[in-house]
Amino acid sequence: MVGRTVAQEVARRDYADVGIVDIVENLPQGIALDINQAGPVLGYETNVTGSNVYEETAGSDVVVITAGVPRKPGMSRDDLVTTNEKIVGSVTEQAIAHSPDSILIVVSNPLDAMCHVAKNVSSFPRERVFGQAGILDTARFRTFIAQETGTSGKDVQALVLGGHGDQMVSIVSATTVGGVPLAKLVAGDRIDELVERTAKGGGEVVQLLGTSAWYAPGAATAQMVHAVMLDEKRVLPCTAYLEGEYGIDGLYMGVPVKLGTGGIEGIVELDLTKDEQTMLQESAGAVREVVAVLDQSG
Ligand code: LAC
Repeated sequence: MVGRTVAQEVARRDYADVGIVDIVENLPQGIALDINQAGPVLGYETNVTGSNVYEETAGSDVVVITAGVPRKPGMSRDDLVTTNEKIVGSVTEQAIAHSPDSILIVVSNPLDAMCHVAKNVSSFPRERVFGQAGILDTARFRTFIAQETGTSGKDVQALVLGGHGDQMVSIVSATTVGGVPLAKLVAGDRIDELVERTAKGGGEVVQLLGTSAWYAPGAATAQMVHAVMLDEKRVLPCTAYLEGEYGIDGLYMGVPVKLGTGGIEGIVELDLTKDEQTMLQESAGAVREVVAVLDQSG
């Protein structure tokens, strides 16, 4: 469901061909036809194709990997690691065989570990393999803050970093509403509740739907595709391979990055509070535990 949502969001922007691949017969073809038929109404002329093989995606600039099984109620993202390692590994291999110069954006869970799989299988440089999590997690935090303060979510600036799991880190020191620090607007214990709800935000949707979310994850991923395709140089939280930044080495984690045609064109290092630094290290520890379960944890 995330894949088709990204496809639709990108199609609406009207500047790129979109290819949807799925192993289920007729499914990607049907989704592509449906998205194409929305074009005359919504005003785009994007050519969307659906296929069960990768040939049609040859020469893609960006490959978004959403394949894998989603969570069911009661499951953590980490419960998916062994099944999705095989799926993401195979998808990466087939996708890059036809698009060797592409940028890979990973969305499959457990996200941080699946980024390791895509990087190991592709051997692409870190600039061209990264994951979507931070824009989604930040969007959840922004939504809750907007509801709490009765302001537009568009004017809530926030940042959620770290692993895409229960130990993600909301950077309250960098969170403002229209430039006013959140701590001036909302009481500390209430902020803690919003932070907690954000960390469990994906699970809250899974409980309601019986499967994981797709509208917000799809929109977040499309924003990353957009930043790359239009060379926007956006500074957005993405899951990047760290090589010493934030004191973390050899691990995928959510940090602010600059996104453009080259993929990750820079990693932005913020001054975090002592508490935030500690929480980020703890989040890294949790990610390392999942990565250690991978066959090829390299
Ligand atoms: C979520 C899933 C997509 O957070 O990880 O909703």
